[in-house]
Amino acid sequence: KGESGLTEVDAVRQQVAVLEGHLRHLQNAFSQYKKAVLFPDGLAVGEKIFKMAGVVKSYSDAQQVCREARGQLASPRSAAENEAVTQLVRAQNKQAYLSMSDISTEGRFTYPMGESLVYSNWASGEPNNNNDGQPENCVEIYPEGKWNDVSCSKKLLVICEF
Ligand code: GMH
Ligand code: CA
Repeated sequence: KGESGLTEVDAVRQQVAVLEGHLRHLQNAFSQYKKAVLFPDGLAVGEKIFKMAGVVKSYSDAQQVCREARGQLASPRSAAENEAVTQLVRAQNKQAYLSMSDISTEGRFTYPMGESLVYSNWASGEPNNNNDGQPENCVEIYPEGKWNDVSCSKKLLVICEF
């Protein structure tokens, strides 16, 4: 026994109870913080957060908006993530940019780091690289959730992911 009269095990139990209190407090504070931060234009899916930026930009300007916020353009990698981006697009009724492009190699769409797509939701007949004369190396998502390749100079809604 220690001088306090508590066994070492009792002392550790007491410390764990204190830490459990701190953890509960942090969980409640974080849950409140998430709700506040995501309202009204953000959505969390698993570990990812999508946030509508409220601006309409060309692809390179859109990329810059998300980069400056320490995120990147929306990159839905699953049906669930695509559905979340679709909800944000539908709420604005404006097509938005996705991060992916085939700027490096025509016909091969990749994420910004060059990785091939793990998920896609192309509209029927897309990507068609078809914009009388101009190439279509960027990707827009429609309010229905389907994707279309478009010119990177098109001005579209910016949605970032974090
Ligand atoms: C062409 C047609 C349309 C298609 C557009 C779109 C432009 O105009 O094939 O059906 O919607 O291209 O792919 O990006
Ligand atoms: Ca197209």
